[in-house]
Amino acid sequence: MYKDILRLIDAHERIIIHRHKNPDLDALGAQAGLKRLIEDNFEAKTVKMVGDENTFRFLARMDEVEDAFYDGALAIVVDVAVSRLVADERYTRAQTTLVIDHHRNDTDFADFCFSYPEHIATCQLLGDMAMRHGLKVSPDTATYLLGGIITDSGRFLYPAVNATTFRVSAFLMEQGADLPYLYENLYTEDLKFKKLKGHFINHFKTTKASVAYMKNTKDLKTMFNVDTFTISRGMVNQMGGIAGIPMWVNFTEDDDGSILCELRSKAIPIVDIAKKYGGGGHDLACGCTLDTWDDADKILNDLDTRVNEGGQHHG
Ligand SMILES: [Mn+2]
Repeated sequence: MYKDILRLIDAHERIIIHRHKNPDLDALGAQAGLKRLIEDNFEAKTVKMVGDENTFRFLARMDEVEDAFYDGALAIVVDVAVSRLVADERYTRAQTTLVIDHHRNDTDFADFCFSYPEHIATCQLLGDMAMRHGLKVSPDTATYLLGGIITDSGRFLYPAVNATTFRVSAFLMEQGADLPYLYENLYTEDLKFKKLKGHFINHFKTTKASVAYMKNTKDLKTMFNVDTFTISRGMVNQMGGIAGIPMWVNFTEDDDGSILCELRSKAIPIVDIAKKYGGGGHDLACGCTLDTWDDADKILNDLDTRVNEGGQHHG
């Protein structure tokens, strides 16, 4: 597995690293961490990274890449396996495409796909690879990778945290990861985000089966001067961690009128419901995109049914 990844890297001189759009710290950390890992451990490689940027740009900035750079190159796509979610579609120009991921999705484009859902973060997977293969890990690389582990694990909170999570994190600390730098950046936020959080806590609703939800129309974006993603993915967990609420969902209208749906559950798997509506993700944290608010109500019904079944679903 890791050997095959390293062999593919070894076989190419030019490498471009992609990841999903709207990158979180795992996507960015895996991207920047892998770039430095390759530069520090392989001879004569030119490595670039591409994609959109957001508030996490404090961790790493993207490169300018000419189209011609892709000729004969290896494109590595991290933290995502599905083509429509990949930032910068030019990975299709590369000679070889390789996916390194930890989601439970099949790839629809890559020549090679290594996806390990047992890892809580793509960064954990890469850290594990570096540790097992004795790769040189610079302090920067360690910071990149630890950033992804900290965030994708919910600060070591989610159920998929295990001994490997701490083993890899300890290894990265030994390599000089800058933990205060990560936390300084993660815990400082704009006033508008604080106010948006307050809006969620004060206004969410619940279904008969106590599923918490918010239906956000486009005007909320203007009201708080934030983008769709900040509301959709960024605010869903404001409804989590509340006694008596087993699941929580955030519906957010996008500019084109489609509705982004983020689903979360405390313990009962719900990813099959996201898949039923064309989405996917993890058992307890998943999402899909809907065409109408009617579909939003159908999802709430499905979740209520799931709560009432008491998690006895097998599928
Ligand atoms: Mn991830």
